[in-house]
Amino acid sequence: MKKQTKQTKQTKQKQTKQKLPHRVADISLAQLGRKEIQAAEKEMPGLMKIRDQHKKNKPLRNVRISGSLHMTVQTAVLIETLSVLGAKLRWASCNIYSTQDEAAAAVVVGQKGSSKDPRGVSVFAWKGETIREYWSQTLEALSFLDAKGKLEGPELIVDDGGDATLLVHKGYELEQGSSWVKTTSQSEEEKEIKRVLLQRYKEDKGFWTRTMKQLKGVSEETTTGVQRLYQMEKEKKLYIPAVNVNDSVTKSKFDNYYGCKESVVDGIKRATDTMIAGKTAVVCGFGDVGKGCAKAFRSQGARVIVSEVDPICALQAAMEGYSVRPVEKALSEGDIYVTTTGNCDIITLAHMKKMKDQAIVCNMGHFDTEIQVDALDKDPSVVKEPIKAQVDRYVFKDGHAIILLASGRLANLGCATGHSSFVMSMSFSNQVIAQIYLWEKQKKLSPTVYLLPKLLDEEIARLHLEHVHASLTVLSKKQRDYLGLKQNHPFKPDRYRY
Ligand code: NAD
Ligand code: RBV
Repeated sequence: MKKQTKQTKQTKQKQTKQKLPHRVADISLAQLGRKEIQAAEKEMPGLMKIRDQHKKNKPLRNVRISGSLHMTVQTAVLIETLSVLGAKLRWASCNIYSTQDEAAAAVVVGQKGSSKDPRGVSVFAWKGETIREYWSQTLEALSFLDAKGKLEGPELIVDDGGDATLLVHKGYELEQGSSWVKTTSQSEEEKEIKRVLLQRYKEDKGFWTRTMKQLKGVSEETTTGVQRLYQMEKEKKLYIPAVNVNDSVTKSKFDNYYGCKESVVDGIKRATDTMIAGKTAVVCGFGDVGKGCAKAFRSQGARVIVSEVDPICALQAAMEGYSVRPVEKALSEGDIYVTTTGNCDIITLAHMKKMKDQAIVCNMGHFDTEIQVDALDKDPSVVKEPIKAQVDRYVFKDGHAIILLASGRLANLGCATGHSSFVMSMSFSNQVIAQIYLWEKQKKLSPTVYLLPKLLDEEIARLHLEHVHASLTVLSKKQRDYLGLKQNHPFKPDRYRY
């Protein structure tokens, strides 16, 4: 990681003279990235059809959009779609390990540029950022320059997990007199957030207030980010309209479930090459992500134990035939542990001390709060032995060891390349439609969390049918009347759960 940081600094120095601001690990990876992007485009029919539909009318013409979302090959197709729709973009990743450096390079170079003359989009992301670098790049992604070189913020945000939204809100509150930046920090992250806020305050005392005035809204990708938004709304601390992309059916019931079902195994295999068949997997949480992970392990031939706090989800897991019990009662059996709760302290240091030798421990939830990695790192009786990037062995006093993936951060994105393109096409079609929705309806929206209308959700599903050789049955007029459905109305009421 240190080596990469040094290399990135050198790259940055070279780049100061270039027209297109960016900071990536290695711009010469652009050709490889472009080939991967071209392959992904073939698997992302929703995004490509939206591009076709809107490339002429450009509904996001000259709109400044900042993104904070994993800088992967799939995200590259999202960024370039927003660009075709007319947007001016700056992008950072939402995780220190999830960037695919070749994708970042290709987006910067763009389809008409070259490594020496990049003409794509400003990206500030590389795999293996430090926390300090991460927050600096998030700030970069939010910092446009106007024609006179004056700092200006975005008009729309694409967020994943809420870090960009948090920065804008905390910055605004600082300028309105909040003293939060002067309080004692509970974590390194908090310290870094305060550092970048103070840095910006020193440079420009009105930046966030101007930004807040111009900002038309945010579309949020993931469960944890959406939870943050609803909390802010409840506390009356949400100052912009927000679209909850996660709870579109075509997002969470596909990405969180089918996406994780494939990418959790990808992450574990690339990191450890372990055989899953015959092992016991412990899945903490049985929401959309947990359901996908449990299914993946079972289909590979593992026994699966699920832990849940919600009686409905626990009952669902039991009815699927999984053993359901608290993680404490699985420690003598588990070979692979995956957290999927979006909560904190799910696997504690005490749990890891009691696990079987060579147990693999990883997280699929958005933040690194689920496994007590800090406590593990700080325990003087535990020895850390790095195996390779994003894979570490921890040896305990009694001689047993565990293998921790991606330092407790998203294992599918840290140890592999996240979800496959097809499922991300559904998620990201929701993102593009949400951005157009926020822009076009700006005068009608208030600082509330919105869901996209169900008709649009159905439309996104429709855009993806042909690619999987699915053709719809068409309702007859008589059948439609029998069900009480009107033309141009969704097939299901809002209360339907799929
Ligand atoms: P969800 O709310 O559907 O599921 C979480 C489940 O965890 C709930 O059923 C909840 O009852 C349970 N839970 C909470 N505390 C628990 C505890 N102490 N022990 C056991 N279970 C507990 O959320 P989701 O959509 O499944 O998302 C889960 C997390 O994964 C979020 O952080 C989300 O942002 C993230 N996510 C990651 C990916 C990825 O690519 N890795 C994809 C989608 C979502
Ligand atoms: N996710 N993105 C990818 N390949 O770009 N894979 C997963 C990718 C998103 C997913 O939508 C989830 O909600 C979010 O990452 C969690 O941060």
